[in-house]
Amino acid sequence: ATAERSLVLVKPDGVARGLVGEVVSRLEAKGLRLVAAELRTLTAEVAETHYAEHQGKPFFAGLVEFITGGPLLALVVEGPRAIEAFRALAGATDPVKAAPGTIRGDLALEVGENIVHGSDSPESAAREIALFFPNL
Ligand code: DAT
Ligand code: MG
Repeated sequence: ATAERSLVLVKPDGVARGLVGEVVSRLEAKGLRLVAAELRTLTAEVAETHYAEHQGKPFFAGLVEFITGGPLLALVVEGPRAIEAFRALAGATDPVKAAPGTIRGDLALEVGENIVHGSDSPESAAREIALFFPNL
């Protein structure tokens, strides 16, 4: 199958909890290939651009505060249907509803601290990869 790319973030809660290795291990075990990786702390401007679709929602300010609150690991992963494949590994947005066996289902309890981000469509993947890794 043709390779596809997705932006994956291990969010500040995941980095702070020492779950970088766990997340990378799971996506590598699945067969996704690492294309880029960088530990960085987001500015509010980058965070607001990344989460532009959620502007105006009641949780937006808290989301930006959380995602800029410490270093995160930004990754680009590649593989057949990488976008859908990583979303399946991540599990549902609400970790209580996320199935056991998924990253969120196994490792998180609160929607605001759900460890990972994964692009949700080819259009968002292209936009998010360009935002985080303009040289790719
Ligand atoms: P996902 O991260 O599964 O793509 P999303 O794009 O709907 O989910 O939302 C982005 C992030 O915003 C999500 O990972 C956690 C936060 N979030 C979403 N809905 C929320 C809510 N109702 N209350 C608090 N935070 C929320
Ligand atoms: Mg999303």
